Amino acid sequence: MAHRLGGRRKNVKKGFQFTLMVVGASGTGRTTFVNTLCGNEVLSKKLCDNPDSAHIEEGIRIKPVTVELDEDGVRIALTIVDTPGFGDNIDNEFCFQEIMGYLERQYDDILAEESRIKRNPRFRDNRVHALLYFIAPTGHSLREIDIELMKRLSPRVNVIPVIGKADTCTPTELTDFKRRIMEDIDHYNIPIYNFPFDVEEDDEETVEENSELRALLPFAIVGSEEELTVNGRTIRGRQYPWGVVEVDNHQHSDFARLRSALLSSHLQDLKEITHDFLYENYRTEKLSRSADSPTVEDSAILPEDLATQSVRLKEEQLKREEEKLREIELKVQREITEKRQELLAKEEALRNLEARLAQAQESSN
Ligand SMILES: Nc1nc2c(ncn2[C@@H]2O[C@H](COP(=O)(O)OP(=O)(O)O)[C@@H](O)[C@H]2O)c(=O)[nH]1
Ligand SMILES: [Mg+2]
Repeated sequence: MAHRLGGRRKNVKKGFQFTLMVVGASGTGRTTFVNTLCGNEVLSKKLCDNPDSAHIEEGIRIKPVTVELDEDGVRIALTIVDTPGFGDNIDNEFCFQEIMGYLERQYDDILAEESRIKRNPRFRDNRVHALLYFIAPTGHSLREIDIELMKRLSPRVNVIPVIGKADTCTPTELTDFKRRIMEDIDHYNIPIYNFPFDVEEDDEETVEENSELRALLPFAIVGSEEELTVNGRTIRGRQYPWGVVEVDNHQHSDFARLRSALLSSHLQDLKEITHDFLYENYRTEKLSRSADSPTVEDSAILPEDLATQSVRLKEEQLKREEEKLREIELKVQREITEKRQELLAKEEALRNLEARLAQAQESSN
């Protein structure tokens, strides 16, 4: 972890690039979170009065947007990748594939770039460094779809689970909900990003910081695009008849701690894990897959070509077999003719012998 700080200092002037993906069911507060994180309306909220179509998202295609942020004097080019929220079961498989396809395409681009002889100077690394998975604030436990999605995506990206719209739960409900979620994640062996640390290797500060963040998982998120004035201070929050929920107040939500982990303390770690571990695993899998079937992947023969080729080979083989059969047939026929002639000759000889015998008998009489 020491080199994390070193790398940070070196890059302070130039700034950092970071890519964050947000995934979750429709209405869990993804868009609001992104706009809260960036401090302005990066993603437009759709206005929809019709409950029948409220869950349908316009842009099914994933479109990343990049914003420039200033994080305590450090420039950060933050790319946000919003994904279509899923609603009913029919949409789900399509969403999974859309998200997975996007993640893997970014790895494929790097793989292709790495194998080029001449590097493209304008090449952009669009790999996703962290994925926030928004869990709906049901207060129960994880749904099957949450488990499946996190399980499928975790091998490809740093998944960080969060509870959206956490202000809809009471503090006690939230504590229980968090506990049950982590029990499920444990039980189903979902390899989420859990702020890894090594008590032996890392310094005390890192160990403490990471175990604190780990204990907060899944982060309870409150988002708001509204600015309110509370006791003369301007804050972002949500106004309720009984009071104000402050987005950046640690007592009200984990938003501020998640924000600083993503954009400051753990930015470098998330990027390193993406490159050294997740991308590396993908690369190995992909290369060993193509080594298993070299003819198809390496020489780029189209399936049509392969089919025609195999038909031609079979035809040639059949023809050769036919020729061999005809040869055998001719040989057998020749042998039969020879045998028949032999037989005829023997019959003739026999007939001659009989005639001679008959003659001899007649003359002796
Ligand atoms: N109570 C509460 N409501 C929220 C929060 N974030 C968003 N919302 C509301 O939930 C609805 C859906 O939010 P949106 O960000 O569009 O969700 P998305 O479909 O996941 O992008 C909107 O009416 C938001 O105003 C939150 O933190 N708390
Ligand atoms: Mg949205």
